[in-house]
Amino acid sequence: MYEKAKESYKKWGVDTEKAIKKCAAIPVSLHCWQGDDVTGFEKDAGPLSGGIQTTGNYPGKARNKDELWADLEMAYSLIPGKKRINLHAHYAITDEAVERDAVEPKHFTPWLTWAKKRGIGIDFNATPFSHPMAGSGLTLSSPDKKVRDFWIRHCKATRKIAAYFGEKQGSPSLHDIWIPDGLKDVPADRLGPRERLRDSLDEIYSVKYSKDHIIDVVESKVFGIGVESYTSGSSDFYLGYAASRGIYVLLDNGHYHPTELVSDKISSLLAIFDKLALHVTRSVRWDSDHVVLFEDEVKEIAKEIIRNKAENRVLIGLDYFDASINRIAAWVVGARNFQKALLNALLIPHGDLKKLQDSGNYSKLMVMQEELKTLPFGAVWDEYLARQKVSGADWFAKVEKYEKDVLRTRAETT
Ligand code: RNT
Ligand code: ZN
Repeated sequence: MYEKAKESYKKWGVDTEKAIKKCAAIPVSLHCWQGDDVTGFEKDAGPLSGGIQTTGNYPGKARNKDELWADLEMAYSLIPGKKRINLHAHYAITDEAVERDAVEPKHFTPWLTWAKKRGIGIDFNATPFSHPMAGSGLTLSSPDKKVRDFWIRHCKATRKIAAYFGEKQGSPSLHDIWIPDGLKDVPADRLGPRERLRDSLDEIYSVKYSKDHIIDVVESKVFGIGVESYTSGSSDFYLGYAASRGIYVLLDNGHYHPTELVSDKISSLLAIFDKLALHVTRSVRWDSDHVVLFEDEVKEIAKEIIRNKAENRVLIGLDYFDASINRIAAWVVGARNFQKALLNALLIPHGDLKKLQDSGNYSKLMVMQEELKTLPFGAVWDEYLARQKVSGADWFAKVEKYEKDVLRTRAETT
């Protein structure tokens, strides 16, 4: 099947061997928080807050680091390609309780050891939600200086940890700041919170680290649950902020109006910034964080990375949390689907298509784009999985067995 597929693609000037090799080298950062519904390791962790929501109560959720590690390993074993791990600051590994503004690199050294052993780089996130100091719904843009200062200290602490990872792991750690700040109803002051956010961020980024160790990004959002009328960290705000401060933006494709497409935003940013980051997710009518599917917009996002040769400039991460299905299956489906999207994009003769666009031959461009859609992609995907020594279409049987042997026993002991 593969040999035949290879020939079919060759007719279009596409080298499947090259595509397979390249796909295996593009890192995709797996979000640790799909494993436990964004709960984290803090003792007495309260409910998830900040206008995001995990729905469902599928049995067997990871309750501690060992369970999360075991589940991650299970997931990784079924995902092809180069992987990273994306952590949140409330996944610190400590015996004593450590406040969010006091987290230190030492609280994350077990993660570093774990990741190093597996040849995986770590990315990191500030966690300004699910915490009493975020109870008002406002953090870095709060009118209360005590609240702002707490989260400034937190973000300074998390950047220090990311820089530490970057130094120790030999690749920069992506550090993302997303805040939940916003208002439920019509604001009386839109500028005030944004000026405060700007000043808080300036304070946070006044600490300088080597770009070889940390890549700083800010993540905007259109709205969250309970904060439908106003978001301090809007897209416009962060674009201007990042451009003027020499940092970068992160595009989460659940964070825009439903007809706005992140696939179209990537090139706008590539024309201005040398890097950008992604949270690939699936929003169903709102930022619902459903599992990533192999669907048009996801394919288009991958095409934008590949056709612009931007695989070293676009830092890819996944961000979704579904608790209504087997959490490992959720990880694996989403990660495999983004891998599929990358491989699919690598199997397109982008140079030829661009030439058709530039010469105004739109008829042939449309014809070719449509013909390409029915090439035997599945056979190349199967070959890629085999070379990566990852299960083919039967992978889910392994997850079912793991659910029976491991996850179900957890449910019984809770
Ligand atoms: C929330 C943002 C943010 C979070 C994670 C948990 O809308 O997408 O990235 O999902 O940090
Ligand atoms: Zn996100």
